[in-house]
Amino acid sequence: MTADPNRPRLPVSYFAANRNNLFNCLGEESLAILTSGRAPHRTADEDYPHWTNRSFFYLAGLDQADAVLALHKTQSESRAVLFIPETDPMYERWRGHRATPEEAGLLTGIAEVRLLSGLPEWLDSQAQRPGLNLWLDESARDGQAAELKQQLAERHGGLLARAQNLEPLLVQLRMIKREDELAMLDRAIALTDRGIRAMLRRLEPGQMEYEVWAEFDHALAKEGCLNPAFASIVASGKNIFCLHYMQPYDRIQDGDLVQVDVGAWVGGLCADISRVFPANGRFTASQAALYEVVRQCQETAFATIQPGSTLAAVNEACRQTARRGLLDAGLMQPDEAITDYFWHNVSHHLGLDVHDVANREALLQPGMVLTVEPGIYMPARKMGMRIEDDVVVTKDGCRVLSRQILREAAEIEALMAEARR
Ligand SMILES: [Mn+2]
Repeated sequence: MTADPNRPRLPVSYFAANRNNLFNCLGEESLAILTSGRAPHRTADEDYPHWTNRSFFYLAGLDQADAVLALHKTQSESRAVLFIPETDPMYERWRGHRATPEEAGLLTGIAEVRLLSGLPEWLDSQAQRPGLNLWLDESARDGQAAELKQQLAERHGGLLARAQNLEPLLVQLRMIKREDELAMLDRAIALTDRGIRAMLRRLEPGQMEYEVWAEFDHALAKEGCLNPAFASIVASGKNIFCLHYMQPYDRIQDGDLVQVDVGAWVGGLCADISRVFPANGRFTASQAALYEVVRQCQETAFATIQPGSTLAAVNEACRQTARRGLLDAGLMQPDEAITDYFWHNVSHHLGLDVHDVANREALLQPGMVLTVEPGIYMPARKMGMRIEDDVVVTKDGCRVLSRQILREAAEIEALMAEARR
């Protein structure tokens, strides 16, 4: 538990407030159980990297596998109990340190930390309470969650049969971000900015896509972010038409557009930013025209995102801007359908996950964090692009959190010219 300024943590008060908010949603005699998850086996003695269940992290603040959080509300009290695996010298010799009960208490702000081996007995005692309602996070589908359900089925089948799904409550709560999260997201976005600048300095025709990709990961790793929020996308030429391009092994050619879609992961928060660059430092006239249309779609989204609006309304407004813009630029004929070029939604929620939990039908509310990433793809014209920024919904509109990241075509060309001098 070092205080590395490059590896900031959300404050314990954030997690405590989240637990309180969930308690407020639960009725008396409720027992909510969440698991931190367990990575699937990969091969031999190796597992896939562990990714802590985000709702567990949201409530507990502990980033490790095989932990269980129980939130128990009675008429008289609301009580959090954290169960963690026993200290295991052989585990630690091979895989590293796991939090002790004392450390887990400090990390989570939960006073009652118990060993996992005591969970079955503890559940037995709780299950005897008359009228107890069990709540489980049905979105958790890893091995640990399955094991817990199996245990419950064997010992408390009646309780399990009546269990309610926590997921809708968690979605409702997690969609609204707290100030602590926004501050952490700012840091993730600032680091993403530095990574994007590092890629730009490297970018030129003749480079391999993975060389540009490595610049981003290197810039992040130097500041303590060894895992980006998601697998970075660096796609040149025709690869732009693969939206989640994961094989960056092509050589970047003169005249190519290079699409990057990247995000740092800081303190549990995910940034998600896309930019498109001309490999040779200058957009062609038609690339520049398309760029302006996509930028206009972004401005439409910024103007449409406000409390009471919906993601569908934002989408539709952007589609109309795209259609008008492409017609005006002579890039599309009136008898063509905009849906042929507008392949994906403009926004998703962003937070502890890059595609964060959300009810996509919900009316927008202050505190929601969304991406704005209109994309237009025209394979026949050999060009396509998306430009992505992150915004928070405010009282009367939205604030662009990533406004410092260079975005205008002229700014991009100027910086690329400067980098080449
Ligand atoms: Mn995105």
